[in-house]
Amino acid sequence: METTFLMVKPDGVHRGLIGKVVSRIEERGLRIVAMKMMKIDRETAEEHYAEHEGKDFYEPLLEYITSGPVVAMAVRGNSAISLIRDIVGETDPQDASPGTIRGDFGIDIGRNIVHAADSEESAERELNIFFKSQDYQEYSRVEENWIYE
Ligand code: IDP
Ligand code: MG
Repeated sequence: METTFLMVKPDGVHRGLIGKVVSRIEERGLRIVAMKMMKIDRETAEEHYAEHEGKDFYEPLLEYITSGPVVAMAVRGNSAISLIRDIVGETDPQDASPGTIRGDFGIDIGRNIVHAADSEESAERELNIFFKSQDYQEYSRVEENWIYE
């Protein structure tokens, strides 16, 4: 099983979309193994978005992500990293398919509701920024025997 990092961004929290995001993860059969509501400080935001430093959207992105509370999650399941990226949709909500979170709830690229790790390396790196080992819960969902063959 893979574990990936997913976060409801401040616009998602302010718009009351935490529950919808969580429902989509749960209904797909993925398991939330850590979850935390927090306000990201500037230093953490810089670390999280280090790959985008120097880009024209970098400063607005840091302002956006530090502007209010976020809900950070660790999500586990078979192929969790790519499945969560699919559930989230394309970066620009205008390119995101209906049925995805961004395609159903977003319009502007700078207000795209959720963040999701894009690879095994990013998932590990980002999970380590937001969670310590004691933040994870070890359990399995009762229906996993029916979700996995
Ligand atoms: P991702 O969130 O789909 O992985 P990235 O390319 O990693 O997309 O960009 C990180 C975040 O930066 C995006 O989710 C979005 O909030 C913001 N962003 C990316 N490109 C632009 C842009 O061209 N204008 C404004 N914001 C952008
Ligand atoms: Mg990214």
